[in-house]
Amino acid sequence: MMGFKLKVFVVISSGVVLSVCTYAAYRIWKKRLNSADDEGFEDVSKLEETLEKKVLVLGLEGSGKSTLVSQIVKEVGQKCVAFNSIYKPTEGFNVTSLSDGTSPTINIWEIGGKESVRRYWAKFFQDTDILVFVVDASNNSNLSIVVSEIKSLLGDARLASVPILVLANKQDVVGALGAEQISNVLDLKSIPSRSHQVKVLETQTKSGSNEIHPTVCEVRKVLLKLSSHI
Ligand SMILES: Nc1nc2c(ncn2[C@@H]2O[C@H](COP(=O)(O)OP(=O)(O)OP(=O)(O)O)[C@@H](O)[C@H]2O)c(=O)[nH]1
Ligand SMILES: [Mg+2]
Repeated sequence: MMGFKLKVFVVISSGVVLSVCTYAAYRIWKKRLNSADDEGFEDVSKLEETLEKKVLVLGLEGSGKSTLVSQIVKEVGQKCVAFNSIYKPTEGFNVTSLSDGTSPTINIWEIGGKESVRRYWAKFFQDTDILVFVVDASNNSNLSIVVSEIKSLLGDARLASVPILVLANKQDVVGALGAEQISNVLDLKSIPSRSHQVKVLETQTKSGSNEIHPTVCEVRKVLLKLSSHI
């Protein structure tokens, strides 16, 4: 009788031990499998974090941001799509990428410039590497709004020490203000160089030929150069 009870006990215990061991082995195998998966992903996300740059393109409505960006991301020397003068405001934002194969990939974020969209500009400040501010240099009527928008950008801690590229756009329009005049009107020289590196360029997207205008190629070059030094 005792022998039978002992047999039952031994069978049950070995069953329990076997199940525990099988479960433990399964857990170890699963953990290894997961960590192998994680390793691959960890590398990818680290690479992205360190290499990709964020360029934020701001400016009032109609200053020419979308037109500029669409030309910047084209290959240098590539023929321009016939200049499209139909204005389609950006209602939210557009993101495009630029890469020359050697510099880090640049993600260009163009945010709409209408008053209703400008309220949300600050939502896009985080992790900005370069700020591009496009000004319609042919339109004097809203420069005071530009001044106040730039002031509030400069006061935001998330943009502290971010290099700023101001583009005096629409240089093809007779009477457009040049880089020096825009710099004076916006009081850019008063920005301490220790807080922001500021550069002003004259640009125009309207080209006399089928080629992208050289000023747009210059912006592209500056962005690639700046992003490889940040
Ligand atoms: N003459 C001239 N017109 C330009 C130039 N660049 C853009 N435009 C025109 O300006 C208008 C507005 O251009 P967009 O690029 O859509 O302006 P935007 O800054 O993206 O405007 P939002 O998206 O509303 O903030 C369009 O009619 C363009 O054709 C330029 O260099 N010269
Ligand atoms: Mg736009």
